[in-house]
Amino acid sequence: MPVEETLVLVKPDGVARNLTGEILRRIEAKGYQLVDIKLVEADLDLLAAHYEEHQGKPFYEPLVEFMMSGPVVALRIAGNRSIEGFRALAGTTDPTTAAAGTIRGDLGRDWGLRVQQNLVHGSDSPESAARELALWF
Ligand code: DAT
Ligand code: MG
Repeated sequence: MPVEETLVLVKPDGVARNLTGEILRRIEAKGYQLVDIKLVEADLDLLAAHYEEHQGKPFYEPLVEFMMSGPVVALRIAGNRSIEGFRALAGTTDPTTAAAGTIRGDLGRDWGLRVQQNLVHGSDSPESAARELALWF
């Protein structure tokens, strides 16, 4: 089976809270390879393309604002079934109910904001991974 690549983003809350290393530690401990990494100050065009599927939803604008509130660390990660595997490491979207043992469950906080500041993004399918990796790298 070919090695699968996925896009992981450490969102502005993760970078601001100095959790980039802890998140990378968990990715490496799982056995995924770090193929590329960069710190990005994302602009509106990049985020509009990245979050295309969410345009028009009530949380879209606060989400994009949040993603422009500080730098993001973009990671290109490789490994067998890394797309599904990283999503399992990240935990479910809402950090309040994400399982213990996951990035969002262990490190995420419910800040009472409209946008859930849930630390990480992971591509959700091979098509999304290819599209998102081309946008960020
Ligand atoms: P995920 O990041 O788990 O793939 P998603 O793609 O459905 O989740 O949504 C993208 C981001 O948008 C998510 O990480 C946090 C935010 N979000 C999603 N649903 C939300 C909601 N109901 N209210 C506020 N923010 C939301
Ligand atoms: Mg998603």
